[in-house]
Amino acid sequence: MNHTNEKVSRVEISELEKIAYQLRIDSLEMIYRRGAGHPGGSLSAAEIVAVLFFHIMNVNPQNPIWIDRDRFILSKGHASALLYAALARRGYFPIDDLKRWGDLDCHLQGHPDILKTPGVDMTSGILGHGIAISAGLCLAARAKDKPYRVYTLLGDGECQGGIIWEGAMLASKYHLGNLTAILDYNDVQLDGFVHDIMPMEPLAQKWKDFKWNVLEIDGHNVKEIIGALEAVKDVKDQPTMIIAHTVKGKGVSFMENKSTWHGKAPTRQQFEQARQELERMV
Ligand SMILES: Cc1ncc(C[n+]2csc(CCOP(=O)(O)OP(=O)(O)O)c2C)c(N)n1
Repeated sequence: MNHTNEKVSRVEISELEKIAYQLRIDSLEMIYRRGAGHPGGSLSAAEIVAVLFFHIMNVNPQNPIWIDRDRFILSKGHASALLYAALARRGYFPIDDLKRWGDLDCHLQGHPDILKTPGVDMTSGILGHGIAISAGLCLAARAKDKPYRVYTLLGDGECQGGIIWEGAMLASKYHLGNLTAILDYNDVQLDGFVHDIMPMEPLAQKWKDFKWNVLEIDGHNVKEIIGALEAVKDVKDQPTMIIAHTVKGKGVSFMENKSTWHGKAPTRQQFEQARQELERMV
């Protein structure tokens, strides 16, 4: 199925593509500077996060706790560098704050903390909880007659955890049309391929069996991401899972598709090479 949206201009798509690459550069710079972090799963989700924060979500960086805002739930909390980069570039706090990521007195900690960072809607890092928390937020929107939508980013390795599927049952039982999950399906987890460690296929069918509306897209194609995220707004009585096919480490030749780049920082030389590759795209 082709989830594209002809109404979005080429210029806007090109801008979003550049933002995605800028977020990649920011994330890697943060990880290099801190000497720790998760490059692979930050690079794979850059277009998804760019489209959400810079095109789709109804948010107000000047008032991060505005009650009617759309919520973003980073269930795969280890991709915090990417989230912090997006929040900074979107204007929630100064870009310079990214340099202090992980300092004890900095509001940006290793994993996202709802009590510390403006724009963070869920404390995460312990995998598996995003769907259930999002379902709760969606039920709250219904109870209070609020218009907001909840967008939840999951990892494929993360979906091996049983609690994901408990949340999935709950969300479909309550027909939560205001819930959209996006699966960063890069097929690489912490120390190997998902298809070797615990195969998830047929993954689309699993979500369908849990009574979710399911779409499949290329998770690096901005036009397809926009098309899918616009299309789900018409689905009122079912939660939606967008399975986004991605490449772990996307954009950096020596990181792509390698579990060794799941959770380690590049050396200075590696970072410089990565930056050169990424800067060509901005
Ligand atoms: C409950 C829990 N178990 C284990 C971990 C350690 N851990 C952090 S990331 C990760 C792998 C996640 O893989 P995936 O969801 O595929 O993430 P991505 O490839 O998108 O980075 C693991 C096991 C954790 N954070 N939480």
